[in-house]
Amino acid sequence: MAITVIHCADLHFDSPFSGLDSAHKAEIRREELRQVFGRITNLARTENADALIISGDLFDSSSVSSQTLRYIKEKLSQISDIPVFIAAGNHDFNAPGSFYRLFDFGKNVHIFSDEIEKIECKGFNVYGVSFAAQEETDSKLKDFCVDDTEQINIMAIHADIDGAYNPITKQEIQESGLDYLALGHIHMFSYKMQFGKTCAVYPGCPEGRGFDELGPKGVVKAIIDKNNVDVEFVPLSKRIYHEISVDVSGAESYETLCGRILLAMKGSPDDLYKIVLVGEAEFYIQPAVILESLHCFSAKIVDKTKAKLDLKELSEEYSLKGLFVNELLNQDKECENELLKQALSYGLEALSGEKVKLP
Ligand SMILES: [Mn+2]
Repeated sequence: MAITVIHCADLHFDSPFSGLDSAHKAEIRREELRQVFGRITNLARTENADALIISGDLFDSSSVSSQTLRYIKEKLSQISDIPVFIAAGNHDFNAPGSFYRLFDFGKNVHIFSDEIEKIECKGFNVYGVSFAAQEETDSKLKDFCVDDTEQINIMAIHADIDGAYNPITKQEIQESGLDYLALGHIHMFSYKMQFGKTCAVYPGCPEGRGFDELGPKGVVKAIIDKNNVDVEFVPLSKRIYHEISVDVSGAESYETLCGRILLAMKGSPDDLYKIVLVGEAEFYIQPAVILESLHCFSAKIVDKTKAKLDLKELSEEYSLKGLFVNELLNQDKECENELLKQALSYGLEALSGEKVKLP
């Protein structure tokens, strides 16, 4: 018999989204994060899941809005026939005063304590353990082994394999006797990781929250039986974060430049973009002018361009820069020597009072 599990982690509800350019967009994103949870419970319903597992960092911090709590409870009550298991992580550790102890999430929801517990379901066992503090420096999987190897055994845990937060080891996973280890903590989908007979997966976060969480985000649908685990990544995020690099060299107008950027922006205008401009700028580029013509939900320009230098004009300047350029051009009229080019570029940066960035 195979069971279907929807496995998610790291929602980080009520994140500040401070990287956005306005407070109202941050609030839009917090609402979208809530709605993504609705997509997850919907998926559990349509897939007829045997369990929904949330492997920690459901909340970003110990302060949670009542609006968010009510929303979660409403969504969980809509799948009241599906058991839900929560193992708290380092951001939402389960300690006295935590919302995990103060709020009633519903009859179908089990929140694990900081000692490994086993819950018996129809045809499978779910183990789990929560963080009790922000830091758990010892592995919570140490010396663990399932007690019934005939049964399908899964575990929900927030952990960092060979890392710092609940540092479980590959050896411990291999010796656990588990069929499926539902991990949380790493915000990127790990694909299926196999340690002996145990399949372990990080689903990543279901919604990106910044440019360190690029690309499609979602949850995992795992079909588990005693001999095999089928892992499918299900993208669910409302928006996607992209980082693109655009060479501005030779673009003599904003129109040309924006054309290049729009061509490089392959996602939807509802997405979020970090646009890194590189190359030699023909004119002084003002990000506000570009942003105005992109018409997307959010974009941020990082200008790494270098001003195109007119060496002849500079060499005629009556200034320290002029003398410097003249001195170097006397050594190589066409300035073709690579070392000379670098000396020129760094020297001019230094003379302009800029920080010189050596490669
Ligand atoms: Mn996290």
